Formats: sequence, structure tokens, C-alpha cells
Amino acid sequence: MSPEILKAAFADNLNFAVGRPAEIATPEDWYQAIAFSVRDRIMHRWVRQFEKRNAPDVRQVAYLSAEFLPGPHLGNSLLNLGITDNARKALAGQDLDLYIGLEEEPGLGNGGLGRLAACYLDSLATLCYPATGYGIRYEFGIFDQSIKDGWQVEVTDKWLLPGNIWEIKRPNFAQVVKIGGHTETYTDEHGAFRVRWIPDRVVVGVPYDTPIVGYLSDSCVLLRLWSAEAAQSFDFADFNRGDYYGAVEEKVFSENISKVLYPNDEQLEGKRLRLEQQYFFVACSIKDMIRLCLRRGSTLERFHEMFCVQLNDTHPAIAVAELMRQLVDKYAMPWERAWDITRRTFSYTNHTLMPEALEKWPLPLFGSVLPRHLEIIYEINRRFLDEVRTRFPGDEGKIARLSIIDESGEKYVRMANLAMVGSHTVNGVAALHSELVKTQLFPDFHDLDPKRFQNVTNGVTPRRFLGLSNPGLTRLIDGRIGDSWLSNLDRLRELEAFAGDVGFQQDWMRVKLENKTRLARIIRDRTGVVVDPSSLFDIQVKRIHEYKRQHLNVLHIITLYQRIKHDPRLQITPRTFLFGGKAAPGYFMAKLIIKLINSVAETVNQDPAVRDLIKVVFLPDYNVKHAQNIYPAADLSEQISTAGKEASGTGNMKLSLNGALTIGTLDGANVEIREEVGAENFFLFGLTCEQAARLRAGGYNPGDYCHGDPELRGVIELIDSGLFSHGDRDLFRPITAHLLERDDYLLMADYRPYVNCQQEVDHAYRDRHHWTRMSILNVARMGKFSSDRAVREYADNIWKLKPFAPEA
Ligand code: TH1
Repeated sequence: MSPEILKAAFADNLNFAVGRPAEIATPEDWYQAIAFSVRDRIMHRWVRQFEKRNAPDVRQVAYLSAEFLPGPHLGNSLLNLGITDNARKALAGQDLDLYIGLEEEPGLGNGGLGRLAACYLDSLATLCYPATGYGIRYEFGIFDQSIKDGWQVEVTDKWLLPGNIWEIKRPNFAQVVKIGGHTETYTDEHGAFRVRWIPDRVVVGVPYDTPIVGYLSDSCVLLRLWSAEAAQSFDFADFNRGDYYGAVEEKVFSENISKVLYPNDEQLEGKRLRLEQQYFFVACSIKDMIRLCLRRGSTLERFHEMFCVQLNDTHPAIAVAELMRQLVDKYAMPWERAWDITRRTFSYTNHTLMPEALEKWPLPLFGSVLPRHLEIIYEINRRFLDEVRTRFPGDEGKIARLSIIDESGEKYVRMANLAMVGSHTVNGVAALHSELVKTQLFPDFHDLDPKRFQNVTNGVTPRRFLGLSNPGLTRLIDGRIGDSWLSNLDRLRELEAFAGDVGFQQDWMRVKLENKTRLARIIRDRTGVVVDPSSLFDIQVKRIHEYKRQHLNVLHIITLYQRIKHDPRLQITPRTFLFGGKAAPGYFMAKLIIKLINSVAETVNQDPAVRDLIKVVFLPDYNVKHAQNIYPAADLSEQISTAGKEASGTGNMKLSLNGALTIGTLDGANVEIREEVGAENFFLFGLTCEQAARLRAGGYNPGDYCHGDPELRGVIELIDSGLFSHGDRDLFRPITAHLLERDDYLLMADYRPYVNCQQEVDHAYRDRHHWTRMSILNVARMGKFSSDRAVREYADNIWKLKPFAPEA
């Protein structure tokens, strides 16, 4: 696509789609004109692919996810289409990056889980797999975070306000969804016993499609997000009686369903609306697949051959019961046949072992929203448990643990058990996690059928997280090994040959310094804090959660602070500690940890005794856009969760891919990152997950660690002294008291190994050549963590999916 053609396209779209002559066009207008031009080119691919996709023998994957976190589209689409340079030329002197930066991102996810779904769409498109991502078009995505007086303040995210160029509304594919009510039995015209569901509400799901273009691949996948609308948006009967508000009430009620994303990461909120959201998008998606299956001339007997459906955690697990309901109730299929199809259709990814994240719904609530599904689940469960009984006669404990219904106290529907029973494969998201899924989470299911358990270690897309966000490093790599590594990340290995090359090392350091200088400017503009780009950038960006242990990082900062105060001549490597991440609005401890970080920052940054040796920054509103500026500037990546708690992590991969070295525990994908980059290029500390389990079993007493370590005691006392809280000695007591009394996440036990390991980091950074060598080797050995590898594993081992044949 030549610059001239693009230039003409921009001008046309500015005129005809945006309706603003160039003389008065604002940067927002230009953004829109460019975005429309890019969308046209994506659409062209989409349309060309249409026939291939709908050929009768094409099998496709439906990726069902309550969250997608794609990030801004424009920059990435330009990159994937291979037209960034020509777009720049076409704009002759105008600032493309300025326009790209104006885009609001669709924050339709909380963190890693939603971002993973977006990386997988990028890889599915790049590798030409036929795929659709199904989810919810939340009107309000994850809140915007601002910081007031050190506390998190949530601001509603109005991502749709400026309009969304990337989506196309498809009212002709709308679906009707029932909610609530009761069921009835009846006898059909063949004398067969049937059930029907009489709902007390219906809502309409309208799909909005966003085509996602692959990297230089000629292929697209669809992101189809459902928006809830009222079945009849205005009740004229009420209106004519003069009840205007009554007439609109139904509309407001229905539209509530897709109104807002629940902002809890790995913490359940057992709300009716959340269950309705889950069912809403699942029902729309299943019906959409049935429609497509029938339109392509297939019978539903072959549903599982046309579609494989991946459940992204248990949020869409109700799909198991919904497909059964459709096949049995609507299409009158015998139960056994329907069950066989259902089980061949679904596979399930588990993303967490955290007990508070495991979804379960109180039976009465579940029954009142989905009365027919509850009956179906009972029947699935009855048949399943009968089978279990014949294999393990008399083992009632096992039966109780395997049952989809938890009857140990108040009764619940366990969504993980439903997903397990209704699918052919379950996978964890990193090697360690997948082992724990077998041994800790589902040992009874594992006894029953070990072959169903798989691992697919997460991956991230190198396009957005290196090609797009780190152009300096991308150019440097291109210059040595060519540019094909962006679609074949294993080729980064060829960089190993240059790891010791002093010239290359200097270029590498120069790029890192440029990236840090850019981030330093952003930090100054957004927080007012001035940081030194030549200091070690020590970065922890992720959701705020106690198990991720941002407060362990803070304990280290206070340790350094204390040392500097005690010894005014102390020499340490100057460091900038950067934090970013949102806390669930109802998660008190997480919000208090944010306040602690900001309070320590205030004290440390202002204390002249610190001599600018350490700076602490909390960068507000961590999201995909900001992440893209942060990863390229990191020297050190903090991956310090309590072993056994972080299923995988994906920020760990993105940071290492950008040349950061990791300080981390043997948790999640850290284990595999360390295996790949080599133990000598990774700062390991802390308890293993077996050691953690043993410690807990033996009666863990966190106070002992504190009393036995004067430096640690000093740190805790300093917090309790009110030094960081304007004399308020109680403000952070919930944190320190928890650490001393319970310490569920073993910070006290890991403190000393962590602080010592940080000292090794400090020393290592002084030898810049050696550090740079390690940094190069980290990047060179990250090939495994491409989402292309992960998606191929899903396709080969779970979905049995083949890519489209390449264009002739
Ligand atoms: C995250 C995991 O915490 C993280 O370790 C993993 O890398 C990521 O998923 C992708 O696999 C999870 N996010 C959520 C969000 C919700 C519920 C469970 C999880 S697990 C809402």
C-alpha cells in the first residue's frame, strides 16, 4: 500500500466519513480519518476470507471469554498490515504517534485473563486459524484509576463516548435471551415428554463485530461482543396510560446486563447481575454458532465438528448446560446424543487456584435466574455420579467432592465441576500450575480420567509488546537478524551470538536509556516526580493483590531507606521503584497497599538524606496503553508472588521480552522463564511451593521471623511509628498486624531471602556489560513465550484445528 494511496484514503475518509475539511480538522478528526482508512483495509481482508470461512468442511474455534483487553487498535493494526511507515509518509510531517495516542482503549477486562484472550486473537489471526472471540460489549469497562491523597479513586470508563470506529453493529444477527421464570412439562405431537421454559423476562443481544487482523497474514478473526437491548424498547401500553417512566423501565432494566464489567480480579462477587451477564453472552454465542452451523447446511449432529469451544475460565461454563438445553429442548435430540456432542465441543482453561476466585452460585439464586438449566445440571450430575459410584462404590466423600452441587452446607452450583464434567479437556496455564490443577484442585477428577489434563503455558504477542511498543529495540534486532522474528519468535535465539559483542551491547544500552528517558518524561508529566533515567528501573506492574505481594517490595524499599538513614555515606545503586495497578474497589487491603506505596513515596522522595538514591513512583491508571510505555523501560521485573499462587503471569513474559531481568519466586511461568533464560540470568529467591506448604502445615508463626531479624523488625516498627502517615500510627496497622499475626502469603518468611537477592541485583547492575549481556540473553531466549506457540498447542492438542491454506 503506497504512501500515495494511503494519502488519498485519509483525505477521502476525512471528507466523507468524518465530514471535516482538512483546513479545520482537529487531531481527533485525523485520528478518525486514519482509523477509517485502516478499517477499510481490514474489512477488505475480512470479506475476501468470507467464503473460505464458510466452506462446509471448515472447523472453527469459538473462544468464549467474559473479558477481552485488546488495547488501542490503530497502532497495532497499522503494524499488522505492514503499513506504518507508509502511513507516516502519507501524513508528510504530521505526527502519526500523536493520533495513535488519542485512541481510548476498550478496557473490557481486569488484567491477565482478558489480555491473554486478546493475545490469542492476535495469534489466531496471524496463524490463519478460523476463529471467533465471543464476549460482552460492556458499556463501561474497567474503571479509570486516579490517585487522590495517595488513595485510589475510581472513575467510570467512558470508552464509547468518542464513538468506536472499529466495531460494526449487526442487528440482523441479534438473539433473544430468556431470564428467570419457571419450567413446564408437556407432551409434543409425537407423544414425547418435553420441557419448556417460561421466562419472566427476555432481553435482546445485539452483536458488535470487530475484525482483528493478523500480522502480515492476509487473515482476520472476529471479535463478536454482545450488547443487551430491551426486547421492545418502549412499552406503548404503559405510555398510553400516561406511565412514561414505567414504559422506559423495562428498557433500562434490560440494558443493565451489559452495562458494566465487574472490576474484581480473582475475587468472586456472587451477584445476580453477574450470573445474568454470563448467561446472556453465552446464550447469544451458542445460538449464533447453531445459526451458523445450520446455515452452512450441516445438521446439529455435527455441531462438534464445526465448532470447538474454549471456556476461558469458568465464567462461560454455563455454556455446557445451554448447549444441552438447545439440543434437547429445542431440537428434540435424545439426551445421550446431545451429551456426547456437548462433551466433544467444550474444553476448559483453569486460570487460578485461589479459593476466593472459584465460582459457585447459591442454588436458590441460580434456580431463580436459570430454572431450566438447574434441572439440566441436576440430570447431568445424576448421570455423572451414577458412573462414579460404579467405579468407586461406597466412596461417598469422593462423590461429594466430584458433585456439581456442593451440599456441604448452604447449597451451591460449582461452575468448575460443571466445566470439568461437560468438557473433553482441561488445561492449566503454566507447567507448575497445571500440576497443581491435578494434585490440589481436581485430584478426584484426575483419578477418574488423567488423560483429560493438559498444560498450555501462556504466551504473549510479540507484535504489540515488542514490535509496536519498543520500536528502538525492534530496529536494533532487525539490524542484526532480519525482521522475520516477529512471526517466528524462536529466531530471537540468533541474538545469542551478539550477547558478548561490545558494540551491540552499547546499542542495547542506548535503546534502553532512550526508553527510560521517555518513561521518565511520562512519569514527570503524570505525577510530578522527577526520576533519573540512569537509575535502575525496578518495576512491578499488575493488579494489586496480597498474593502478588506488592507490599513485600515496599518492605524492601523501607529497608533501603532505613539503611541510608543509618549510614549517610552508604553507596547503593540508584533505583527508581515503579508501581502500577488497580485494586478491586471493594478490596480493602489492596487499596491500603496503594496508599502505603504512595505514602512511602512521599516520605522517601522528599527526604534530602536519601540523596536521590531511591525514588518511588506509583503511576496511576495502569492499562494496556500505559503498559506499552512501561515494559520497554524496565531493567528489573518484579515477579514475587507467593509460590503456588500465581497461575502463570504474563507481565513476567512481556518485561523479559523487553530486556528486563526478573527477580522472582518459583511460581507460575517464572519457573519456565528461568529454565529458558538460564538460572544465571534470573534472580531467584524464596520458598518453593512445597516448602510453603510444609511451612504452613508445621504451624507457621510469622512473628518469629520478625523478632529474629532486627532489620525486618525495624521496618515494621517504622511503618507503625506513623512516619509514613503524618503521625497516624493506626493507618497501616491492618497491614502490619496481618503480617505479624497471620501472614497468609508468607512475606515474613520470604523477606530476608528477598532483600538479600535484591542486594545481588544491586551488585550485578554495577557491571553494565555483564548486565547487558544477561539482558540480551533474556530476550534471545523468550521465543517459547510467544502466543503463537501457545495457540498452536491449543490448535494441535485440544482443538484439532487446521489453519486456512495460505493464499495462492
Ligand atoms: C489470571 C491469573 O491470575 C494469572 O496468573 C494468569 O496469567 C492470567 O489469568 C492468564 O492466564 C486470572 N485472572 C482472573 C480474573 C478473574 C477470575 C480468575 C482469574 S485468574 C475475574
